[in-house]
Amino acid sequence: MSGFVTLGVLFSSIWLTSSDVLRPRGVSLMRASLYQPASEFTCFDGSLTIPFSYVNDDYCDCQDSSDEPGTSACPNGTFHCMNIGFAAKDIPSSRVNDGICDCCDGTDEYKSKKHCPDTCYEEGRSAREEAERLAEIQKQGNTIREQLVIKGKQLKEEKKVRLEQLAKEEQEAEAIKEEKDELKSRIEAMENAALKKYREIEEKEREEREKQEKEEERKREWEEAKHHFKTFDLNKDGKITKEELQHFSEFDLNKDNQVAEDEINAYMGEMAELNVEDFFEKSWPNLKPFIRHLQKEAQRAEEAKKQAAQKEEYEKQQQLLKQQMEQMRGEVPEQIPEPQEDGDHEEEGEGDEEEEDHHEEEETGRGEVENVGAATPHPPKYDEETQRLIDEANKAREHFEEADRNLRDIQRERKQIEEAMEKDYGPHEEFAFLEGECYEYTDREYNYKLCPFDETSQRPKNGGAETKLGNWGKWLEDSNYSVMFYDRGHTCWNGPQRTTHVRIKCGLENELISVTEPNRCEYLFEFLTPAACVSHSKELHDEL
Ligand code: MAN
Repeated sequence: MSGFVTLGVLFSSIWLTSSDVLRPRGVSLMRASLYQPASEFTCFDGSLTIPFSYVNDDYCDCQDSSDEPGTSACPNGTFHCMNIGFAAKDIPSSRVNDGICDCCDGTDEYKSKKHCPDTCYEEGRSAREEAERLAEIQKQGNTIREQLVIKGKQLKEEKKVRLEQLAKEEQEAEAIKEEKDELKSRIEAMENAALKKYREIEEKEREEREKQEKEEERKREWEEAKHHFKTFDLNKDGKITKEELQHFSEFDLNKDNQVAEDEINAYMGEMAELNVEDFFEKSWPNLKPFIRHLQKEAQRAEEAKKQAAQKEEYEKQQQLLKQQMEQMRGEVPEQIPEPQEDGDHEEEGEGDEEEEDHHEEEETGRGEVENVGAATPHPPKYDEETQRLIDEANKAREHFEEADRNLRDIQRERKQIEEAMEKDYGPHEEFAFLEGECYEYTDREYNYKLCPFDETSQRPKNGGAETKLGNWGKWLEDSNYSVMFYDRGHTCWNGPQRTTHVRIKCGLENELISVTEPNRCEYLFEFLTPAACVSHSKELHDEL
């Protein structure tokens, strides 16, 4: 509970007048009306009503600190400094009269020994200068913006006009394409008729070629079969019998050291003996795969033999070396390592390479011969009339392709313009000129790119692929055309697709001035443009 104070003390120590508003010390102009000296004072939280003289009596009555705005009596109160000439400020009331100047106007130290001169004007100067600079930019930028609005509207108009033009061009291009298609079909029908006899000839030639190839293959097979027949015909009577085949241990499939009848039945069938023709027709088709298999096995065995011989030779060499070393040192030698498997492989590998090289040479050689052949002039393939029809059909095809391409180009342009017309280039089309432009910013690691209304991207400075950080999405709701949002960028590793917010601010140049990544794969660009230089009063005027 507070004691009584005289009115004189009250006015000199707790009341301040500023801007003709009488209010207790530490209270802002906005809250002045909440303190009425003619009535009692009720704490803001409604918890207590006290005589008005208790306000700022350096005793905390209200739990919400509202009765002591100008003293440090309440623990959670705030003290308001007007700081005329700079910026008003609220400080915790514990700092009132604590011997430290917190307010630039010095009002927080009204009872302490500390002298706090009013420095607000000085401190406010640089802030004012900055504000003036910004206001100047705002003003100049606004003039540029007015031009951009005009340009944006022009662009929109041009797009409309172009769309109308394209609609006409598209109709014409469709008609031309249809006409070229008809022409092409007509000439192609004639071309096909003329080519029919050549196609038939070609077909016959192909069949003939295939027939010949088959015959040659059969001849080769016949020769090979004959060669084997001679081997099996042990008594050289021009016939093979089961008994003769039974002499060949290769047929001993179950390895019981005898060739049983059923082991050769597959090759003799029901026949008791075979002459060379029967052998070729009946036996050879079954025998051939078996012989191929045997040949491969023989090859493998040969290979293994060669390797074993090499290994033996190697070991011999090692033994020799060991003996020599023993003699030289006159003591027991260290163990000499076994030949390494890898070494063998390496040797094999080298051999293979050589073989490959050899093949390549062979192939190149063949290629050259073929090229020489290709350079030899051929006699004309078609008669004059057919050739004329082919040439005309080729031309008709080309013309049709051209008409089709032309139509597609028109349709593409129309689609692009229609898409652009759907984009929101600002309330007065002032951002429209940015379409088709790109702006860059480089930091320590990346070059960043902003192509407004299209996409944002990032590329490592020391090379590497471009990463898309977002595709044009929309203006952020409630941002009043000050934040663009780009989404559906490249997927973040183990995370979502990348997104970009582009904060747009007023500037005399179009400039990307900073890029940060506040959260992983979420980017924040800052972009300056005169299109954003709009004063609110001006905007209101425009709206009206
Ligand atoms: C790349 C860049 C970075 C991003 C990481 C996420 O290095 O796109 O900006 O943070 O990928 O893995």
